[in-house]
Amino acid sequence: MDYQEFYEKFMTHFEKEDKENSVNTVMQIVSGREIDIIDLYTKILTPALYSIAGDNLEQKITISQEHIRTSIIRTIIECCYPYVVVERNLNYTIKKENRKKVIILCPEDEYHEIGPRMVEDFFTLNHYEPIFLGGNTPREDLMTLIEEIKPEYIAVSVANYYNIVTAKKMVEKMKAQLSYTPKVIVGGYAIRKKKESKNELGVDYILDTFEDIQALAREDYGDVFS
Ligand code: B12
Repeated sequence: MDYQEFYEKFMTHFEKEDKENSVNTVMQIVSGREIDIIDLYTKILTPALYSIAGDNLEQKITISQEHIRTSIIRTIIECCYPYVVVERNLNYTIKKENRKKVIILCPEDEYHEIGPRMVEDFFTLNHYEPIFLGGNTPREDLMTLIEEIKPEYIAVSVANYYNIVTAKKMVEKMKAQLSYTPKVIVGGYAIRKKKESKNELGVDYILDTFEDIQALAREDYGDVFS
């Protein structure tokens, strides 16, 4: 499959905010196994979102249009979930009760939730048991949930630089108040751009890509499924 050609075809529908054709065009090639989930997310959907406003790229569409386009991508990602599970099970699978749990969330005031939603599927593909909380997670509520689920990892996504401080405060609070010490991972656009260290951020891991998560899975599970 020529991804560049497919990307251009997809963009003709996406830029018209034509939900039906955008979703159908993608789901046809996903169901025909002409593209895998990682390539779809990283080579088609992420560039489509970055085309809205990226580094040194002036935003040419309105905020409402940005919401419509994000919602189209969100629909595609949710339609892909059954394929994510099938892909995970293709070579090897770890029993549900043996999978490590990871809560994925955005700090308060962080509404960019598509990146972490993709990351949820990256964790699933790497045999984790992700629990996705989405954008703008209230701090108080979070502590109760973590105590109930007791995940091995908390993965925090930050897209807007201004939310790095909020994320740091949330991590400090977790480390101070929880009855155990889950490992904290951070990632996202702001983390990649600002390049603060793990120590400065007060976290255990800074990860970004599917390959980073795969490397973590190798540490956790060994080489069993590759
Ligand atoms: C879509 C979008 C929105 C949508 C979000 C809708 C939604 N439901 O998610 C809406 C319209 C709501 C929005 C609002 C705003 N946005 Co906006 N938005 C974007 C845009 C165009 C795309 C974001 C996106 O979905 N990217 C695609 C995903 C897949 O990429 P990603 O987030 O980088 O995630 C990948 C990796 O980083 C990684 N990853 C992500 N999180 C994590 C976490 C972990 C643990 C790991 C391992 C990996 C990982 O995995 C993903 C897949 O590879 C970006 C442009 C950009 N270049 O990012 C601006 C951008 C992020 N927005 C920006 C801004 C400024 C805003 C607003 C403040 C605008 C305003 N004035 O109102 C508000 C703030 C809202 C808020 N309080 O959070 C700026 C942020 C700059 C900054 N200051 O830091 C950007 C960079 C645009 C720009 N160039 O100026 N936005």
